[in-house]
Amino acid sequence: MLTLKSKLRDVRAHPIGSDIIDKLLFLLNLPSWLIDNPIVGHLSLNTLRILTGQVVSLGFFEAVLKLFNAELEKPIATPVPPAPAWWKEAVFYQIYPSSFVEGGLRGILSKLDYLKDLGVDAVWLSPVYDSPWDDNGYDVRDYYKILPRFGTMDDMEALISGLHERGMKLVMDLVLNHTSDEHMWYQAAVKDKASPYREFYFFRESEELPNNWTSFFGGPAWERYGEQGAWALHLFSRKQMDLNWACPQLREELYKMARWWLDKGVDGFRLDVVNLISKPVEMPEGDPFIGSLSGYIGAEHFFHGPRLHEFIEELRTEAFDPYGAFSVGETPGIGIQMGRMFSDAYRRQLDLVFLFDHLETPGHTRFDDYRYKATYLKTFFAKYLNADLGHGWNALFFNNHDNPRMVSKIDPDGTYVELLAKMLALLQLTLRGTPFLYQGDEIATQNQKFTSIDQIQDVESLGLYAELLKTMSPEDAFKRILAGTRDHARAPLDWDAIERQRKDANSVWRFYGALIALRRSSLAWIYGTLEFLSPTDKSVLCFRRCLSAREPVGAQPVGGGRPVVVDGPVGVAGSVGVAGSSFYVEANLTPQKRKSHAPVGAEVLLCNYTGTVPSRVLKAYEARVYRLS
Ligand code: ISL
Repeated sequence: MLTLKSKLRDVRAHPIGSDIIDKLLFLLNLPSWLIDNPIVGHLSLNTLRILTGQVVSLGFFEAVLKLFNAELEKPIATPVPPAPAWWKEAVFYQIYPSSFVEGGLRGILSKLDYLKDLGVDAVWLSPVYDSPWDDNGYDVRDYYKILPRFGTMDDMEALISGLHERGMKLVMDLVLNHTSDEHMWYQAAVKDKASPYREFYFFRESEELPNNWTSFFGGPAWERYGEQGAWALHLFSRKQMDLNWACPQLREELYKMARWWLDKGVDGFRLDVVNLISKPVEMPEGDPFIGSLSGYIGAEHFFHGPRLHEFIEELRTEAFDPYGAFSVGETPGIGIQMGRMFSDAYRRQLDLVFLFDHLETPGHTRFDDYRYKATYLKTFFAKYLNADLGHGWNALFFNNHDNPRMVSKIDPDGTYVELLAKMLALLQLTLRGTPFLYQGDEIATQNQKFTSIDQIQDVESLGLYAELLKTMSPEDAFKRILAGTRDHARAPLDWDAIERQRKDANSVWRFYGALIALRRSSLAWIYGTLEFLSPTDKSVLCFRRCLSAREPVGAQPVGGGRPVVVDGPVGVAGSVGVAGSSFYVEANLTPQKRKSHAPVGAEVLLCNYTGTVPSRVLKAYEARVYRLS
């Protein structure tokens, strides 16, 4: 049990402690040696609290101590080696339905051959459920209905069959942390205090705000609704009402709904903000200092709430396991070790999680107007992919519908956009983990050139803008919005550019095709070992992927342990395992020339520069794949 008297090094040894310390260092842009040296490691939490001038409240320490003590790692009961799985081999592609193509679900159906040509194995479809569209569908009014503008349930069924006929899978977006305020459960709850649906949400009757938590989209996380005017909790927009997972009837309704979709044939789910679903009954005040670092007050109480893992285990048992459904959790704010607590196969919770610590560099949050230094990717991947994840697996992505485009973060002027897009693609498809492409990645889509707040539609940006105007000029506020707005990723996909690039042998689109084909050519890319090399060169990310030649043919699972047994072609990707395959990958993460570390004489298989003979010098953002044996 950890207490205020516990030493920092013991807190560091706990998975949650380790992640929280890392997160704080990240937000403050402080090096980890500050904490990891023996003198500091011997300090007790309480001494640290006093030494830091009590800038962080006692309440924060108490909240995280509760977290530590509640989550003891489960013992490993049946150490079976993790099996090969389709979702470890698949290339995923995220479709954001309002901007992928016109024509809703039928439009998407008409593009399935396009996705197949690109090499996609599985589609993650962002929400298409009935919704008032306050947060582009992440505010569900009816989980069992398709929003008319996207089509009908028949169209949905046609899409599922269309994908399956082509050997592809469908992963739906499941929003379980909140519903729209227009959902019939919420409507019933607001109208009648005695309604059984009242318990589905968090209502509080008080004069003052129930606590100081803030919404991710600006302002307090509480709003008064309906005639009785009780406060109700909304961690996102005023129209996204948080669901009370402590209520068993609610959980049963949600599991029933997930099973209903699985009965329709969907292959799995991406679980929206799933780490937020458990909130402490007492709803304690959040720490203002921690809030000022992250931008949200109260998150320490719900980003990893008291019954989180219990709920997720139940969700898996009740809804996913009977169908063998795949699950990937969106888990903002969670670090590597807490990620493992979800995705370690022994714990039987989720298959994968999306972690976000590579989307900004240390000391920055999304709305900061700064230039992303790509050299951070070396630090991040070495740490993330080297970490002991037990029998977990990684998800690899650079973009989604919630973030400005990675190429523009690194290179706002677009000077190197094509090279950069190819370099990121090369890393995404050769590092160890499951790649999730976001629509537009395949043509190096950049940020939009917004010039005024009137062009911004996103509820998050508009909420934040209103907040910022309280403390800064409209010009400065707009600069922040421009840096971080999600609208950058939500512009219509440029199908003309796609057509052009498909015809151009040197295009980013064709490079993706070549990379996906390369990935399919050897199971080394999937199950092979990953070894980062040349650690002292901060500019060049280089690593080796290798499929062991020893019996059984296979590789070390993530983080060590027993080998995955791979015999012959498996899974949707149809990859083959050639024992002894070994590859070398290098990427210059800077726009300056850098020295190559590749073994002399290794054969270059792919490079993001065309028409030049690879030399010992790597040009700006040059990236190469070599065959070693
Ligand atoms: O916590 C954050 C820090 O900015 C957010 O980025 C957060 O991770 C994100 O907003 C959560 O995303 C998901 O849930 C939202 C929805 O608006 C997003 O589109 C969705 O991806 C609420 O459902």
